[in-house]
Amino acid sequence: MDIVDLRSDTVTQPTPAMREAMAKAEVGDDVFGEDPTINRLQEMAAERMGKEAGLFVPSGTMGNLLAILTHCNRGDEALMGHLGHTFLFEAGGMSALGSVFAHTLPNQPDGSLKLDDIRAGIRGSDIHEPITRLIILENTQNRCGGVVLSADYTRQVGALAKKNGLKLHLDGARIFNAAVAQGVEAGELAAPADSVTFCLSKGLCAPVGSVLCGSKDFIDKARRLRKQLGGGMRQAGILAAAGIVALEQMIDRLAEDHQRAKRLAERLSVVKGLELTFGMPQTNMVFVNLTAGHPKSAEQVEAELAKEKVLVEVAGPGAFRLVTHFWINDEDAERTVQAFKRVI
Ligand code: TLP
Repeated sequence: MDIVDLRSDTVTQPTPAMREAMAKAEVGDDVFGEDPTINRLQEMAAERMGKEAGLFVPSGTMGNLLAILTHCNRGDEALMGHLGHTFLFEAGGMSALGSVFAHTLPNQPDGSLKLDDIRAGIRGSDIHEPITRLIILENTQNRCGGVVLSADYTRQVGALAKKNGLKLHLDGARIFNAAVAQGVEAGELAAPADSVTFCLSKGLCAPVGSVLCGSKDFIDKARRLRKQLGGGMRQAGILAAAGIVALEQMIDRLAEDHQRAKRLAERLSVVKGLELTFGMPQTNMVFVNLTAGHPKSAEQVEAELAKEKVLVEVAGPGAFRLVTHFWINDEDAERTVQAFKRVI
């Protein structure tokens, strides 16, 4: 019996079409700007995001870090959600490598930051205070349940940033999930942002890579910083080839993952001892938790599910995250429900 791996959409394997494209990819030295496949991917990415230029990077973490380092100077401050990936899960890179100060604002249940909180968070010109330089939003917002931010909300934050001379970076690791769920183009969600990163290696199934997009000038600076961080790759067109297939073939089908997540959530919500943490999923993430007073810990449940070949992520005390993706079908979802029933 195969393993049902719902820990993340980062576990996705490349599709057969990707493996074929990778084998045939034309490559060159990308540090010289001579890899035609990377150049094509970057152009496609920039076009989709509505930006002038793109930069292929090894991970979403590096994309976000480069954006912060490019926008900010040492000692500057970036406003971001307290549940943002950049704050929680990027190993403090912005501080360790850029001396950038993280000023967190409460993420609302819908994933947004309140405009009033942002306004109140922007510092004045008092020399005691750090300089506020950047706002970071995340779409979809992972730890709020994979919820989507609308284009209208993002425009409001963009306008606020502009009015106050700040930059807006969008961590769009799953921006295509957000776009498909709302029936809009990803470029519309990214338009108000000065920079955006999106991941090829999550629901889109490419083995490696993200693309950072922004103005030409911004990307020129980010390219130098990528080199400084040791992220200048050589014949990485072999990886970019999978990214091109991801953009061409894997976006529209994300709707299927979202439907499967909804069905899985419905079925899990009626399992005795479980409840949905954030209500019905909007995209491909299902968050469930054990009901109060349940005798087992999340780690115990996780281990027992693993024995049944169902892998889930522990997302806090008594809480789990299950992420649907290309390699999860209806039968896998049903096996997951049955395994939960047996274990709890
Ligand atoms: N998220 C991973 C883990 O790191 C938690 C996951 O399983 O969800 N932004 C967002 C919103 C992300 O969810 C992630 C990865 C990243 C950035 C970082 O991407 P990578 O893993 O490519 O560095």
